[in-house]
Amino acid sequence: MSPGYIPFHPNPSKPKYKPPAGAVCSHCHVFGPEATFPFAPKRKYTPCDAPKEKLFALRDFLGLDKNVIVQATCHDTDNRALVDALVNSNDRARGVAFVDESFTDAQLKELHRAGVRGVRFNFIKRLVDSTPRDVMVRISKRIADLGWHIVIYFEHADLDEMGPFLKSLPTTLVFDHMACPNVREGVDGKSFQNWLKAIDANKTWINKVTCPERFTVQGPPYDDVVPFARAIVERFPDRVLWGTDWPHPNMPKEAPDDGILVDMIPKIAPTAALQQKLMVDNPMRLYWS
Ligand code: 0GY
Repeated sequence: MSPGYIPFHPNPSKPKYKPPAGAVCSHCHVFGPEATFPFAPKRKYTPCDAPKEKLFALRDFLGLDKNVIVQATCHDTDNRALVDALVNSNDRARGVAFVDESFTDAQLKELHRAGVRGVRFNFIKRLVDSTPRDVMVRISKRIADLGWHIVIYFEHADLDEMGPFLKSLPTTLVFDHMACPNVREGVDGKSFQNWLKAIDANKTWINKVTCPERFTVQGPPYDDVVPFARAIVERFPDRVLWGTDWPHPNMPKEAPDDGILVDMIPKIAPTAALQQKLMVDNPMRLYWS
């Protein structure tokens, strides 16, 4: 583990909120175990092991039914731990992979058979060295042919610079973590309002209303992040996903209690109809249809 790396919460609380039947955690990871699936040489951090068995046990404990497992930078383009989790999930997990141009069409098809339905482009500077955009464009055209989408991890503060590139991509785009709102600026702040306008203008953009623990100023139960997530859910109910982000890599102070994250769902999606879309209908349409 990297010095100071904080492992996931050892003993999360049982949520009071019961998610709808078939609920999906649409953003989580598997890490290792390192002895079987070593971390990538070019990684920027070394996490603790977070194997599939622990992920699936947490899914059941939290009252969730399925997972979308997203490849993290610590495994780079070595998707073996991800594929191992998918093929052992009993059809209860789908995946988002990292690929580069060395992947053949046959390898992409093999990932598809395992349950991969998207690729992730990461623009967070502390996590990755930048990939040339023309490489991303070429990859995006190839994966579009498989019916996959692209998951984008970026900060909407960079929207002016990134907007034309994002709009040029040929697939549905799914944005990690509401594209990182600045909670100090408030929901009415210019940057978040611009982000809402961009989602409104681009009808295939989907937001994950995830990671309140990364953006909160107040700390748990993260009520200061609720207005941001709720604004997105209420305005774009068919284009939102929810997830835990377990095992919560690179938390600066403490790992969140996953039970608290589940108990936020009725605060950000206040009606049963919104909860059904956020937790079941939207992820099922994107990953299981
Ligand atoms: C996340 C967030 C982080 C890490 C990664 O790919 C990754 O390594 O995604 C982070 O440190 O913000 O999505 O879990």
